Amino acid sequence: MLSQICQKIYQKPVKECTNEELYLALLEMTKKLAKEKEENKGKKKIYYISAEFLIGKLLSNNLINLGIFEEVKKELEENGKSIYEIEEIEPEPSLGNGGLGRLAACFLDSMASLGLNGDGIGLNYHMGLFKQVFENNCQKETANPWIENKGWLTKTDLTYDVSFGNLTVKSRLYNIDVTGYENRTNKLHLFDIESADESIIEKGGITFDKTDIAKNLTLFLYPDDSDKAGNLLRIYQQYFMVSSGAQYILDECRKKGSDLHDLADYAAIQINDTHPSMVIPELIRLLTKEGIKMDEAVEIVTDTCAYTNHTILAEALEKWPLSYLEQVVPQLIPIIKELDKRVRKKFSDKSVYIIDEADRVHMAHMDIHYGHSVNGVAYLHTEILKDTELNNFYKIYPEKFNNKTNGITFRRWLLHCNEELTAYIEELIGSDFKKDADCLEKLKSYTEDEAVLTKILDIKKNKKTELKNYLKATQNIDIDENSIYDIQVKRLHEYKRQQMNALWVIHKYFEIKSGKLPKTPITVIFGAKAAPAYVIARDIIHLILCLQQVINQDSEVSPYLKVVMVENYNVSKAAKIIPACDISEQISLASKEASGTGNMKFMLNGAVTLGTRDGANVEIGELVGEENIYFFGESSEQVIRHYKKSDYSAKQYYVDDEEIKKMVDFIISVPVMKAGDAESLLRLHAELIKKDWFMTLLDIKDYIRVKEIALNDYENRMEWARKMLVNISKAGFFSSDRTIAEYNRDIWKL
Ligand code: 26Q
Repeated sequence: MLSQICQKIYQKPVKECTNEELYLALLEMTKKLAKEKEENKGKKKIYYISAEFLIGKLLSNNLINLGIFEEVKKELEENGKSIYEIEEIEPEPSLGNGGLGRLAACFLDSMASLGLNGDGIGLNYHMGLFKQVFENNCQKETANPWIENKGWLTKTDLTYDVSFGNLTVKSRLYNIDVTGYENRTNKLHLFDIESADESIIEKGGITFDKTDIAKNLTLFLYPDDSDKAGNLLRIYQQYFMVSSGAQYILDECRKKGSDLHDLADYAAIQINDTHPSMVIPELIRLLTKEGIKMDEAVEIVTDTCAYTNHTILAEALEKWPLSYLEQVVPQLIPIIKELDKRVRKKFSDKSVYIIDEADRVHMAHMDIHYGHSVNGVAYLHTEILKDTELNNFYKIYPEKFNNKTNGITFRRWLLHCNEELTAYIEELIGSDFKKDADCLEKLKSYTEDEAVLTKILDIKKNKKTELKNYLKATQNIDIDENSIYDIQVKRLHEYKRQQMNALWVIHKYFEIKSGKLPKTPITVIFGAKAAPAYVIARDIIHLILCLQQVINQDSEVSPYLKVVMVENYNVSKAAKIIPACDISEQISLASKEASGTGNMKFMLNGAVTLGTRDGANVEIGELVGEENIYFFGESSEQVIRHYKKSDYSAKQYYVDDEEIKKMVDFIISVPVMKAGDAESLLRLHAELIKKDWFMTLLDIKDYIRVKEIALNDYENRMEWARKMLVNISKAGFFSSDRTIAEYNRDIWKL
């Protein structure tokens, strides 16, 4: 197949083509095959609106979903070419920050794979999330362009006008085909402005004139929101997305025969966190413009829209000053005020108002009152929303609240990233698990089979060697494939407590220095980007990089302990790192991680979780049983009580416990200060003692205790392999196919 295409475009055989040429040929071929696939159809469609779709590279996944990956790989091999080298050519679309954006991408895959009529709606950012480079042991950000002349985007003729207070822009629709696994295709609709101008970006960097909306609107994913101009730009982006999306949805429904009074029979709109929440007032505005009365418009929109909450961190809940909205979207103000008036008429509890006393608009409140469903993303998270964070809303609308535990697409996070494990599973239990993830349970019958356990260990070892080679080639770091790979990769945030893992590294360093050597060497691998304006997060990255230098250069310690900070952690790096993991670090402060989805990817690839009883870890624990997971730390109830009573004092732990003091003080010790920047290290040191808002020192001792148990257990390889196999066999629940089927059953009802 490929050879004909190469003949046609390049007039030469595959073996004479460069990898770049082959990539372009495969791109064209895949796009054509996707186009030829039937699109999902039906009266009703689900529109998943999200400011982020962290889709990652698409070539191999599309080949897998189209059922031709093996064939293409073989044809390339026969011509001396490698699909893996060709994959590297594709630029990575990093159109998301982390979990929420990656979830949206997994959901698109599952909707198409289940044959659901469902599209994504978002923005065509010209620059994805910044590219991270390390300089002087610090994070530096550079622009991350991904759009090329030839790529996955298809420009369409469809345009809309979107008006703001001070200007009107033309919005154009671009599409990316979303292939379903051996099924039909859907679309990701990305809107862009016609007048975007990349030349206003400072060369190489990520700074630009934040006020020049006509030029900058879609240039960057989540521009810096540390100042007013950045926040206004966020509102411009959000309204641009939902106004384009709402016009598109209404057009499509009208074409299918809707008279708009029956919109909810044609469209379900899922609002991915509050970033697209303005779709509610915007739809009401458009419907009333069509002559529908306010009361009815409110009802129609409520029946159509549903809201997903992804966080209980107060600072991440969007509240926009009314004055900002007045400036950017004056046409929505009368509608938002009317919606708030209706709430005030019905309820006396001020905490459920949309506009608060400080004239800030609470986007989530609008979603809850004027959507028909509110869901959390893991069992514990939903319970916390109901019992504490959104309790006042739960009392009013108990019927709206429901849980949808997150999931991941097994096509990317098993079939693609771990072909060897996939093939072996298939050898053992057949291929049903590829479409019905619950079939992985069949692996349970092999937990006493030593040959199987040995093979699982062999595969893990191969993945560890591959990662070792990759890190050598990309960062010139040497690690030992016979060491334990202990991995924490995720966005950097204090609540995720990478700083606690760093303190553990310090603890181990002291032990080794004092002659207490680990039985098996340990490699602690981190990967994380910090938001550019998040100072303490940058400081934590700095500390880890300094520890990497100090420890790896210490010949007494480095044979037993190594630290690696992977540069520019993103989706394709995740696909290389996760299959190689032994211990999956999921150590957030209990109650703070809504779900986590990395935890699921690691489990599926045979890592054992070391974590708190937080987010979806709780459900992992229930599935695999206490003997196949390592839990530590205080419970979410205890943590929530500490916050309520304000009784946690980091200082107390630091003063009272000699061991803790020694670990924390190492941050500002001579060797670390020599490797790094004093200001940053002193700031982090002070933060940990004086504030420590996410209670690192509360759990550090228990973390050390339980991690030691896990490391000891690793010494019994057969026992360890049994834990790995149980984890894999129970991972089926976390397929996003299951999650999406639940969304459809309970919320969308397609
Ligand atoms: C809000 C206001 C102003 C500026 C930025 C933001 C903002 C941006 C991104 C707020 C939140 C996000 C992203 C949140 C996120 O990724 N949440 C994660 O969602 C995952 C999928 O549900 C969960 O698994 C994670 O637990 C959750 O942290």
